[in-house]
Amino acid sequence: MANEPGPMKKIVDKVMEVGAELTPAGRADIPGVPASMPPTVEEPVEPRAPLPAKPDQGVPTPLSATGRTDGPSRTVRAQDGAFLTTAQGARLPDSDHSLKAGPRGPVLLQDHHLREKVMHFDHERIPERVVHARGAAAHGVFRGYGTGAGVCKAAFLAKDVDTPVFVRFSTVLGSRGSADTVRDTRGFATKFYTSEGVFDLVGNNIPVFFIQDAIKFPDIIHAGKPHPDREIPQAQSAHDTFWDFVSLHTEATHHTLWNMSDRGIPRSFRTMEGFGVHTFRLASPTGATTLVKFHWKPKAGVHSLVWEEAQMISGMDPDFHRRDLADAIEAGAHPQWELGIQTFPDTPEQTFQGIDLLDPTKIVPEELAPVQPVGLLTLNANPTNFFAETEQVAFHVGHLVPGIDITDDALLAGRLFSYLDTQITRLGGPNFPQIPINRPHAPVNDMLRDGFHQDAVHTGVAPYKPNSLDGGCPFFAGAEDHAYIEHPVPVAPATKVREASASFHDHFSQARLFWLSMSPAEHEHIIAAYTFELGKCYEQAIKERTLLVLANIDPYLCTQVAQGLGLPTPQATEPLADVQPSPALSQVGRTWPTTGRVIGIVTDGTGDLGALDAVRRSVLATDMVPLIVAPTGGTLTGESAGPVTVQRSFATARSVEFDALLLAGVPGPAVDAWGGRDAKAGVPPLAAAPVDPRIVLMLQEAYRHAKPIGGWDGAETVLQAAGIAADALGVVTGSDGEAVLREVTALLGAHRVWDRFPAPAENGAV
Ligand code: HDE
Repeated sequence: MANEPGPMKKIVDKVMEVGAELTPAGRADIPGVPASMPPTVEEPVEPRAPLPAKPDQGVPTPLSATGRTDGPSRTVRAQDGAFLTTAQGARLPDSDHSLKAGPRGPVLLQDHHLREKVMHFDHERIPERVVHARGAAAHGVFRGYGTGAGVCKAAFLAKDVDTPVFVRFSTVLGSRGSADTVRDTRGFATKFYTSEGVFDLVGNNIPVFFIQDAIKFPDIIHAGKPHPDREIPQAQSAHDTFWDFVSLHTEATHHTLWNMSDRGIPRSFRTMEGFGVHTFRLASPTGATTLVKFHWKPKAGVHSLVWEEAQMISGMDPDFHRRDLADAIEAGAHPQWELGIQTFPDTPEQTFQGIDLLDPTKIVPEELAPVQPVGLLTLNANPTNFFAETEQVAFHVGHLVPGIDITDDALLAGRLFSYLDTQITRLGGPNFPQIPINRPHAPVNDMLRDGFHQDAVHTGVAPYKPNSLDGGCPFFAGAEDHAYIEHPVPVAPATKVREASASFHDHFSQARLFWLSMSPAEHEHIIAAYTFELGKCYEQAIKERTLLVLANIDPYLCTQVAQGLGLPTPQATEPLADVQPSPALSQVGRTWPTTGRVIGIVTDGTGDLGALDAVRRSVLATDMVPLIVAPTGGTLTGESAGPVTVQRSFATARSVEFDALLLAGVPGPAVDAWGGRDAKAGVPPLAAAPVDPRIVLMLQEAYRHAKPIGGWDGAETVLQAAGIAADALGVVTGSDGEAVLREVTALLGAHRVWDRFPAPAENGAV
């Protein structure tokens, strides 16, 4: 009978009975809360209005499809009313049973609710992006410093102008459900909703690209995507087709080297630089033009994972970057980047100190042209709905505003076609600018009409120009009305050819520049990355061919990779370029804020809980995230403090989640510390072991990943069990937890204990 309690209700009642007093405390201060109100154990049945969004969530500004803010309310939040309805608003009494001829009878064709519900479900998916399918996004604000206003008349760069933005970060190769921490380039696409229309800066975290001409884009992407026969490997470049292509197509060498460096495995979206890659042309209020390259500089510094960490995270938490971004925003540690420009005189040659500004495989070292900050980006709200916002946002390099113009970069030219084109397939028609997340925050009067998913109800009868029937509306704007006017650049007389300019044939000098700019630790990571990736290739010829490419970058790099592959070292085919290193390219050697970093605090729950809680609060007070790791889940209570919520048990925690580890006492083996229950606990006998083997493993991993480690209340015993000397580099012990935390935080400012990676003596080439 419908009203009799089912088995689930009985289970719920039992849980309520035994667990009522166990509602966890401390829920609010650790990010990741799924909804705006804590759930009850029992299913709520009293009709009520939809829950509000969580405080960290933002939505697209409620504007009409043509950018109007007046008129009827245009809320973009979808649900309304307390009752479940059909898509047409008819209230429903039941959505769990199809309409049937009796409880055991056939389902009736007349069930229009069943038909509507399943029809909609059948069409929930849209094509994923052909590249950059995997991504995460956030809302924010950009504030102009006014420092760019002299070279660019764009309104959003003026002093103290606040412009809403939506930023999407992505990997390139993987499909929508792939892991975040794979080795790949990352997308960094920003939509500025300016008062003069939308400006999209669709950049990457690497300042150069694999190709110099858009016509090669399908080639590099086909080579990087999984093999077309078996569709493996997913989201990786460690396979034959990728290396086959980049070893034959040597203009990819510079970008590939960046990918093999630590830049290919960022610690977080928050710790990535962003680059516009192409050279753009800016126009000042007086019409003077300047060539520029755009840079995003993260306030948190540029930090990466180490490869073993990245691989472990791909399994442990494939959503690592997505979660990190959302958690940081929810916790109030709002990520920030400065937008900067490198400026170059707009000469007919379009070169700067011999560097071809139209060649997207080249950088201009910051030492030659400093990055000048022009504004600050702050990401302050998470999307409310992933599909509506992150999936449906449509970037386009042709979304430009007055003052920002393109150059003759052949890669950029192809992108100007591609980004509009792809939305037709992906978002189902030409009206994608009307999807709430894509709507401009400027009045739209475009004379574009009809088409699939037309959301605007256009008035008038004359969507053409010239007209008199609509009173001549709309009218052309002049420069004084902020019209977008292309700069009248002279075009030199030329012959139609399928060729690149001779300056594009230098494929190795800047790869060498990048290599020479890295620290010894970064060199080792690059060598390991090439060795790993080529080691995954099947064909010897491809490995040998890639070694020939590496010989033209640096002999040490080439020899070391050749050794790892068990192959002879070839000779360079070109003289090594004589280039100056650019220290700005290295990630090592500076200190940064630790905002949003995750500190694991390991306890067995029996020590001084008051001291533990004080450390936990200090971590929170410095805008970091403390995760308590204890033998089991639940809460810790003691005489001096409590309850303290446990976020991870010894079974669920793994070192890779934490930027630093703190040991509060000696965690002896927990009840589940045996390999049959948790393989990482290893093989018995454990009886005599002073420390839970999962914590030993966690310490060893954290140590070899060069993470700061601290401890008190007997932490030396734990370190000893893990084979780590209490006075080892980056290890802090003491009796006062808060003092230990301060030292660990200072170490974290350098991101890693870099000196823990021994510099190889034979690294003579460096
Ligand atoms: Fe893209 N790229 N791209 N790209 N790209 C796309 O557009 C394309 C290139 C970049 O978060 C697609 O909406 C061509 C360089 C980012 O939604 C597509 C060429 C740079 C994103 C496309 C390039 C980028 C994309 C796929 C060679 C760095 C994700 C879905 C000329 C400056 C944007 C879409 C987001 C996405 C084409 C090269 C960055 C197919 C033809 C260089 C960050 O239009």
